[in-house]
Amino acid sequence: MPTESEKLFERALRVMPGGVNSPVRAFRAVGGTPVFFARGAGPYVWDEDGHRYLDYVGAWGPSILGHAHPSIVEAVHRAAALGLGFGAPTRAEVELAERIVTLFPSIDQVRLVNSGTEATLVALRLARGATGRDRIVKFEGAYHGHPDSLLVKAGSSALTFGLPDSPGVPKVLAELTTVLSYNDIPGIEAYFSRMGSEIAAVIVEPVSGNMNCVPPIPGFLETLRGLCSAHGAVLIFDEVMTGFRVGLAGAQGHYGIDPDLTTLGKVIGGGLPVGAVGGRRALMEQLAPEGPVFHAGTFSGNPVAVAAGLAALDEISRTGFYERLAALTIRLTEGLRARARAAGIPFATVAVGGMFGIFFTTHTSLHRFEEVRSCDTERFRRFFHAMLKRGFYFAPSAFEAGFMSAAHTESDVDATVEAAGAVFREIG
Ligand code: KE4
Repeated sequence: MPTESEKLFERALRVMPGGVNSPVRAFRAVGGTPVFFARGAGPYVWDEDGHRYLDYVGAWGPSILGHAHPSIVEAVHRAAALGLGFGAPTRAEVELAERIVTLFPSIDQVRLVNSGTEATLVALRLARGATGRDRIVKFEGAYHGHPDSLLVKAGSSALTFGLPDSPGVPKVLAELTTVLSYNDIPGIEAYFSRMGSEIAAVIVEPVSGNMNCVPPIPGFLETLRGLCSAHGAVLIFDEVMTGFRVGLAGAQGHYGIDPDLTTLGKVIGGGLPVGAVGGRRALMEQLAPEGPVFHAGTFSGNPVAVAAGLAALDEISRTGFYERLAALTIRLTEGLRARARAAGIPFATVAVGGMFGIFFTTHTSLHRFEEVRSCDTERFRRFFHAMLKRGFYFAPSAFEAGFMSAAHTESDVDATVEAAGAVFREIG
């Protein structure tokens, strides 16, 4: 008897490419039929067959308070009853902009947009417009949404030009992007010594969350900051994932480094589509209508989405929020590591604030994309499905980070660790 998810996926495949609206949801990395969710509440989600799962994906980061948080739902209802948007300024977007400026000392002004992709797109255009340069530097394994200039893979060597990472990305554009190796300080220094005067911007995930979870090594972010300042390049922290996930002042507050531009998303919308790009006034004033660098958007600053974001910020600003979130995350990663060790499984974990990584590997800690790429994805696949069957939903890819919510309890985490102990013994 097919499940509701299987029946829905069959319908979806007929009318949507791959049956999904975003590739990672298709379970291609782990196999099987994607789970279709009917509802969420707190740390749990239920599929269309009524199965309940403890959720460690959290909509890829936005659901830091858990699903259907009462104060967010109430804020959305209240805002929606006043109109769904006007294409005109509203009080709410000013309040959200003021909150971001207050929380991020590196941000004097902010432009609200509708997704992380739109935020990085605008940040790149702003950096290129402000510097008059075209070259962008990104890091292998990083994902910044899908602007053409960022769908680029490393050329044959770090000093050659980027290659399109998707059909449809013009080669001439990809060649303007250089892909370096995350945490490779000597490589970055060598590149800047040759090309520094041509670089418009370096865009970096201050904690890499799209090649699983890989934190910066000491000196990595500091080196980027120093080199960008010395060569007049714009340092962009892509905090779409880390912003409000790692701490209330983002990864920049956690590591004490001020970028020139910051992109935000996910948590900032409380679960609804909001992105943002912010930074120094001298840079942000280049944006239309103040300056010549163009950006526009029908739904930018949408009052209903912004109301959800403001409600989320109220909740995560409460005293002790991040201490508890980090403690829950560490409780999970330490517990998983102990159970894997007891089962004799090569396994590593990392935790930064409310995000974490789990790796089936002999490496005890991972700092480079190559190390992550060498992990045992087959073992991860077996772990993923065995945990899913037991009612625990992890990211359906060995190359994604995991996300804790404030709705999770210690007993939720302990139950996860208990189940994983059995699974580690099972997958052997
Ligand atoms: P969106 O356009 O998906 O809102 O944001 C793109 C983006 C930008 N920067 C970073 C650091 C990001 O992690 C993302 C999106 N993250 C993925 C999860 N790995 C979203 C999930 C998906 O693509 O379906």
